[in-house]
Amino acid sequence: MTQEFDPIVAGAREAFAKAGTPAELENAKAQYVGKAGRITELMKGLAALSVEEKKTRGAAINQAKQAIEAALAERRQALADAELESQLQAEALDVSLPGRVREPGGLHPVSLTMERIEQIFASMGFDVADGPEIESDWHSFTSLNNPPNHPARSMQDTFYVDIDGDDGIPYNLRPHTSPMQVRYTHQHIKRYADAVQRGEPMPEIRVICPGRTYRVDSDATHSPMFHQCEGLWLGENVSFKDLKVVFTDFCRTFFESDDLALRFRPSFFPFTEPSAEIDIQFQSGPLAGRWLEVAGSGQVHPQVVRNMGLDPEKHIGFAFGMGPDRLTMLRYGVSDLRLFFDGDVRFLRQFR
Ligand code: 2NL
Repeated sequence: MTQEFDPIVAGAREAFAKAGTPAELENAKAQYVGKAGRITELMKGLAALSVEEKKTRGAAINQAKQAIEAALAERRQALADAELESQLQAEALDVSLPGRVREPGGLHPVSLTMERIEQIFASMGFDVADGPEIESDWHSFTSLNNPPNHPARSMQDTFYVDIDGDDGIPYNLRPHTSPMQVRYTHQHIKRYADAVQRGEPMPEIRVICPGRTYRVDSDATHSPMFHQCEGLWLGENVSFKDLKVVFTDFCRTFFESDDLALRFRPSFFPFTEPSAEIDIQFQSGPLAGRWLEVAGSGQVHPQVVRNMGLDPEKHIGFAFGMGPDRLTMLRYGVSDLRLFFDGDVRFLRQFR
């Protein structure tokens, strides 16, 4: 058998090997076994030959053609295999990776404390009231025995809004929630006006006012926006003893500990007289032994009772103010107040 066509077969093999894509391979194929390909040309050349020559040369050309077609099929398969392999690589899934789940949310730790405070005081018969954060000067200061230019105002240096109230003094961002207690008392008096007209006694005022408050202050233990919860109990005969009972009960329930000492330390607030800071001391646990200030309190000043629209001879009682942010820090052992307001989920998800 002649070796004449071996170089053509070798050339075809080389061209097929060089083809990197199916399209390139089809182009290479056309040069050999296509309509104008090398083999096809050789076949056409047979026509002029004798019968004997046709037989031998034709057989040799056929053999070459079969070899080329075998090489072509082999290369097609190789390219298809490579294509499949790279597709599998690209679409590979690591089924051992953890899934991306949508985690359930939860309440902010300070909100948890607020709800806890509300629930405890509600169980002692207190209403829960909230209201405006932008307040008039009268509600934030004057009604609370804190007239303009009084030096005590510097104790609650707050933010002011660029809008004047009816009194010509700018509205402020409330530095405490006491204004809401003044508002609540006015509403309460209106609500029971008819009953009082008929000579019936007006129900006692027992309310807490939780909410956002503002002061010009910013460090690890002070934030310009913080939370406060004030309480007010006014009645015919509500005494400092009642304050002690209510607040002691609250602290023991809030911190889930009967092993808790309270201390009422004499102090000053313009809206109460006498006034006391309330300190607590854990008898066990990580905070044991230290006195921790948790609230301010006192018997409501007669002038403040009058400003709320009541007769201080008939309505007497106490008020207190505490910081839910600080209570949250104590309850969960958080050392930096700013963590509450950064919004970092790594911190927040721990309270879920
Ligand atoms: C503090 C001090 C206090 C009050 C708040 C109050 C409210 C009315 C009348 C009288 Cl409407 N008093 N609130 C009284 C004493 C202290 O808070 O340092 N809080 C964190």
